[in-house]
Amino acid sequence: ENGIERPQGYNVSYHYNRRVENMHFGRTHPMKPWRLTLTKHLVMGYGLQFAMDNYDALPASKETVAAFHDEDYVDFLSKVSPQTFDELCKIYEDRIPQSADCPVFDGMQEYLFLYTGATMEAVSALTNHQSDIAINWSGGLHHAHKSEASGFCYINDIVLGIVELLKCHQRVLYIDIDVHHGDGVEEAFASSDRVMTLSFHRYGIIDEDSREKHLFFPGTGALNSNGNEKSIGNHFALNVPIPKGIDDDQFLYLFETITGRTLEHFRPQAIVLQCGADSLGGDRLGQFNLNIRAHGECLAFVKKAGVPLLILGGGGYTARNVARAWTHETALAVGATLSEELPMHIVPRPQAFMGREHGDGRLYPELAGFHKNNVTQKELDLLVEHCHE
Ligand code: V1S
Ligand code: CA
Ligand code: ZN
Repeated sequence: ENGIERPQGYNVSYHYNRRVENMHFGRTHPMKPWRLTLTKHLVMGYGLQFAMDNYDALPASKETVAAFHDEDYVDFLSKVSPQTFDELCKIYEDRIPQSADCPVFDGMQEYLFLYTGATMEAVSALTNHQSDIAINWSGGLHHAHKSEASGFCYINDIVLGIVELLKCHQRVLYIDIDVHHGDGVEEAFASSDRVMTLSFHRYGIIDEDSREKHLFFPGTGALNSNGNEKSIGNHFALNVPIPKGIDDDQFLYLFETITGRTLEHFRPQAIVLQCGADSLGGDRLGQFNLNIRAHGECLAFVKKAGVPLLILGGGGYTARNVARAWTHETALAVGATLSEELPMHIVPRPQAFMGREHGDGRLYPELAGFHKNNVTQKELDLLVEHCHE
């Protein structure tokens, strides 16, 4: 009815629990789980659910989460709420603070274990050979550390997913196109030669013209940071630090050259792609000028490697564009082409996508030009040369 058929070739599965949608980090907090509602509306509006296996994700167990995280930290997360926080702080002796970036909010325990459960279920679909590509847009929370929340991330579902993939695959490649450095994942596997991490991110001073010289979060991911030098993991981490304003052609040149060479040399048996949508132009926190099609090209490029592929979300703070990008990327995964006109008659909240400011009811509005492009060809060449070396 929607013109979407089950294409031959790739089995794609979609892992999600809609209970993640109703969480609130706080009024001024940029992370809005409501972006996942919008994404669901577009994915279903286009009828993409008929081209995939759809799973209702269950929460991850504490044991699953403890495969990477510290046991006390897991215990704390499993009990925490605004009501229990003060009591828990006495037990854990203030070792687990809350912050503006990682607040304690109602229902957070459910949210954390659900996005993690969806990633674990997606990994199972890959390792059971039920899926060639498994998608969890609610996952991809790359900053969480072993016993510390950071940058809106509390449980590192990516690390947990990779640990599980390593039970079946000798080498796993992690690629991260979120505008922020994938520090938590890099750190977890810095001493491993079985996991290669490759992050593309904004790096450097946020605003050169301002008196305050704050670094773009989290401030790590320099070009010469390539894994634990004293271990077998040395050279199994790649970082591509990028100045403000990079455009589609420049980003794709970096992505395809560096990822292409990484695939040739590392020969991964499985790939995890974190598709943070804050690298799009017009993002509330990001500083790149990427359009939705260029962001999607990264997924299309990685899909061609033909190995089991786990696709995850991550950042993304202009909700309507997050929904557009992840819907386009779901279509790329299943091999469908979508009409430029959004299916407004089916989408429950069409006003989110309407009006000139909101993209005029189109799937691919122009997103470039919000930031001055500070990237030169010489810089691109330097990045490529270092990574190749
Ligand atoms: N950039 C940015 C930014 N904005 C905020 C923020 C703003 C309002 C709030 F009410 C709460 C937080 N925090 C940050 C960054 C963290 C960015 C995390 C990105 C996550 C991801 O997309 O990669 C994956 C999901 N935090 C900081 O810059 C730290 C501060 C240094 C400045 C902001 N204040 C609130 C905390 C300290
Ligand atoms: Ca990144
Ligand atoms: Zn981000």
